[in-house]
Formats: sequence, C-alpha cells, structure tokens
Amino acid sequence: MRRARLATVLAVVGILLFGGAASALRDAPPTMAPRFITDDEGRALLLRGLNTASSAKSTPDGLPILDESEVEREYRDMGTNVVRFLLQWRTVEPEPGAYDDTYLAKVAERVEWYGDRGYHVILDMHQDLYGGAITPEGNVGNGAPDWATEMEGLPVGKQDQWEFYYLEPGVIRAFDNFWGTGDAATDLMRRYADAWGHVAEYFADDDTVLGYDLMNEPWGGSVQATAFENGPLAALYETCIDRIRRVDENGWIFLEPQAVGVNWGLPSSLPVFDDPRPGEDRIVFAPHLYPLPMDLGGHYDGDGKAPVDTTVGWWRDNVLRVAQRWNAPVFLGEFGLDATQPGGLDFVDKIADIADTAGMGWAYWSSDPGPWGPYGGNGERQPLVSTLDRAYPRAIAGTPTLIEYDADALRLSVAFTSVDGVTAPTEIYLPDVFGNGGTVDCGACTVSFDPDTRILSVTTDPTVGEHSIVVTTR
Ligand code: IDC
Repeated sequence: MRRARLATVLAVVGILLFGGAASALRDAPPTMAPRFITDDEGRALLLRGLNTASSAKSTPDGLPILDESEVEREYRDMGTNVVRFLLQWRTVEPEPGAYDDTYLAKVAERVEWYGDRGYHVILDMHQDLYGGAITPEGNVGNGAPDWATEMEGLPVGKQDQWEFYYLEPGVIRAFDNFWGTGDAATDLMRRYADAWGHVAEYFADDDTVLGYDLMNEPWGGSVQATAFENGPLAALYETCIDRIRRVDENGWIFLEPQAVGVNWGLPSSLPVFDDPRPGEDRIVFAPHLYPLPMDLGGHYDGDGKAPVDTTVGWWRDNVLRVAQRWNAPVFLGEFGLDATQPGGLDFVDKIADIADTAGMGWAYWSSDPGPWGPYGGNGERQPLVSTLDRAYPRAIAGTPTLIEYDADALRLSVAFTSVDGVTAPTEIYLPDVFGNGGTVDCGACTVSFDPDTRILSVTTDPTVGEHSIVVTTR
C-alpha cells in the first residue's frame, strides 16, 4: 500500500518534472518574426530580391558584372524590392588603413540604379574561404585583402568542391589569425570594423542603403559553433556595431550566424546584441538556408522532398526562436539552387511560402547568369523568373499578422493591426497575371493601381484596429 502510494507520488513528480520539461521542449515555436524592418513611414517592409552578384568575387575592381538595364529588367520581370549587394573587403581597403573611395563611388552609382526603381540595398561584406590569397592563382577564395591573410606557410590542398577548402590548414590558420585565436598577434578584427566604419560613413546619408550585412557566412577556423558564436564572432559584431553607430544611427545591421550547421537547420547560439542607437534597436537576424540533403546532392523531388521538408522545418523554427530571443526581424540572406534540376522550382516556391507566412525577407542566390539564376548564360529568361515573380505586400501599414500567397490560386491574403502614426498606404506588388490590380477585398478602404510599377496601393483607416486585404485575379 505504502509502496503503491510512493510509486504514485514518484510518478506524479516524474510527470511534473520530466513530462513538464519535455513538453516545454516541445513548446510550439513562434510562427512569425516578432518584428519587421520598417520604412520612414513606419510601415513594415517585406523584402524580396536577389544576391548581386557572385561575379563581384573575382572581378579585379570587386564590382559585380551588372549594368543598369539589368536592374530595370529585374524589376520588370520579378518586381523585387531589395538587393543583397556584394562588397569585398579587398577592394574597400586595398592597403592597411587606406580606403578606396573610387570603388565606393562606383558602388554608390549602382546603389542609385536600384534606388531609382524603389529598391532597398543591403551591403554584404562577402567572403568565402577567407580571401583570394589562400591559393596562388587567387581563384578559389574571396573577400579579405592579401595583406590581411596570414597562413604562416600552412598548406591549402586542391579540392573538388569549394566548401572543403574551409578545412585546409592554411585557411583555418588565416581565420584564426583574423579572430585573434591563433598565435600571431594581429589587429585584423579592428581593421575590419574600421573598414565597416568607413563604408557606413560613406553611405550614412544614402536613403537607398537599408543597412549592412557584417560578414558573409562566418567561419570560426579552429573555434567552432557556440564557442565561436559567443566568443570571437560576438566580439567582432560588437566592435563593428559600435564603429558603425558612431557614423550612422539609422542603418539596419544584419548579423549572420555561423553558416555550417545553421544553414542546415541547427540552432544558432549567437547572443543578444545591444544597439547603442537612440530608439528601437535596428539589428536583424540574417541566416542562410541550404538544406543538408540538397548539399549532399539530393533533389526536392519524389522521395527527396520529405527529408528536405524536415530540415527546412527545423531551420524555420530555430530561426524564429533566435528572432524572438532578440526581438528582431529576420532576413534570409541566401537560399538558392540549380533551379533547372528536378523539383528546383518547387523548392523555391516552398521557401517563398515559408518566408511569407513567417514574415521573413529574403534574397535568392543569385542573379548571376547560369542554371542557378533567373537568366541563362546568353541572357535568356529561365522558368525561375516566373517562380520568383510573386505577389507580395512590400510595405504594410501596421504590424502584419498574416501574409499568405497561393501561387496556384493566384490569391494574396494580408492582415495587419494598425500602428499609431502609420498612415501611408499598404503597397502590394502584383505580377502581370493580376491584370490591372486584380480584385481587391479590403472592407472600407481605397485602392489605386499604378500599371507602370504594378503597385497596388491600399489606403486603410488607421483608427480601425484590424485590417484584412485579399487580392485575387478574378
Ligand atoms: C558560390 C558561387 C560559386 C563559387 C563559390 C565560392 O555560386 O560560383 O565558386 O561561391 O566563392 C554560399 C556562399 C556563396 C556561394 C553559395 C553557392 O555564401 O558565396 O556562392 N553558397 O554555393 N553558402 C552556401 C552556398
């Protein structure tokens, strides 16, 4: 009897302790980003665009191969509103402490091409495999200047797949010497932060520049995962944020987690960062997404779909958890694939759907011509163009509570709650199939459609709390 009671008590305590813990672990993750990037009117921005361009990694002047007509074509074909524009540290600071403003002026000229068409520009200090100096031919890595590359004579062996260079001793040592975790005393992190300070000062008054993506796909060298994210990476970010805020209080600062693992759906342990600007923080969590099954050669097709969906689900949940911990917006800085492979377009659709409902911005990798891009090597339009050409609310007059686009039914649903002082219209981009503005159901509202930009403007009453807008083709 006593034994039985003891067993019951233990069972109850067990359920409370462990069952409770287990259900806490299973707690539903957030379903939407807790905050949005906002524009000058206070509207929530939904950012949709491309990375431009991988070509910047290898051109001598560090500029992407791009002319203004291609920016025009991108808007006409896909109605995008953001570009993640690749910069190279090697061209920002070709010699220690000497910045190349001629290069930045050329970047500014390209920023203007985008600005003239209503785009926002995110400047991305790109690197893969540290820098060009990791191999004598210089055609493998990109980013850091040669003077900032200290491999101490360690080897970098030839690899078939570019990612494997990250494991070569010389590359690991170059990173360790950057992070200050190697033996050599360097002040490269400070140099890097100062270079950002210079770039931010240059663009501080340029309204088209939305913000700064501090480092593409950070790699810790010999220090990995939590130790890296909470150690040297957090230290770099703090220094850069401080340096940027001395010259630009308004730019949004995009922070990427360690790429390895997090790109596949594992959680990031980046800490919360202080933003010393007056007013609300402007820090954005900006991870990438490259599901492991696809990195290993799988396709988003047939039996290949389920494992990808599983890891994409983890990715979404883990990313939203960081966003909630930070109370920050989310920008998916890269996802992409050879879209001509089986299921390629379905994958793009899938990620775009997830980003819509989770209120995340994104930039597809990349605009470079070829099988991954919207246009082929001869500039020919590929089916990816139509997949990327989706209806979306690019600016929302309040706090979004629902964003859902059904690409088959051609139906866009948006709901939001009013925010004090936000009176500008909600702006919705509509692809050609919607004709002249589609059919709009938004209760007491006024609508107008600009056939040139294909923007539907919906003015709602800011004294009303909740709003719903549904646009269909019929
Ligand atoms: C790839 C380019 C490829 C280049 C390689 C190394 O498509 O031509 O050889 O970089 O520079 C990333 C990186 C991004 C990669 C992209 C696709 O941020 O620079 O571009 N990717 O591999 N992370 C995961 C995938």
